[in-house]
Amino acid sequence: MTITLYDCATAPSPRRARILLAEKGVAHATVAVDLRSGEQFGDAYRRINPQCTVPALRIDDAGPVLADNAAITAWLEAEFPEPPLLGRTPLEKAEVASWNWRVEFEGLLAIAEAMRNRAPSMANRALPGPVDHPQIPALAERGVRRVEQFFVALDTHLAGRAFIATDASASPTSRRWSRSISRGW
Ligand SMILES: N[C@@H](CCC(=O)N[C@@H](CS)C(=O)NCC(=O)O)C(=O)O
Repeated sequence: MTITLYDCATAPSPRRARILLAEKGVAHATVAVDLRSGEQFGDAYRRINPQCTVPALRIDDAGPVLADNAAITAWLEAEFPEPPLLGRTPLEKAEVASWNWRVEFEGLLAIAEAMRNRAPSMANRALPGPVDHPQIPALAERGVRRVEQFFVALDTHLAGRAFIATDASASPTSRRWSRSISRGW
């Protein structure tokens, strides 16, 4: 099985897939997609991922392409269960799913709202994907307020604990997570 990650080293979303692949020790090839020059909109990449976003993961030479982090995460966890990264017990899995949702909805979307509706380099690119959307300055302001609110909630939750979800501090997995974060994967 030849796994290929379509990646962009400067973008946050493919970094999530990179971390998962590294933590699970999955050998793979990497193809860099240059988002700055708009390579994601070219015919070649559109054929790979019609959503025109990274990450995407091809799971074999002529195999299917997983076109977002949700699919990539689900597939990697099922195909390479060790080490488990989405919780071990049913309750841990629920806890990880809940925090993943909160981090995406309250954190990632708020930051995207703030950044994509303000950065001059993202004019008309307020949302990722094949369709252009104009920036709405009021959304940038709301995004900043949302992310500030989220950071307060996150700091409160993290007070006295090392991990956002599950008490993973004793497990080898968590040590690998700490390493991967400090190494900048
Ligand atoms: N649902 C996707 C979203 C990925 C996404 O938004 N990726 C950004 C990079 S961080 C992208 O490809 N942007 C291309 C663009 O803005 O045109 C996922 O999480 O996998």
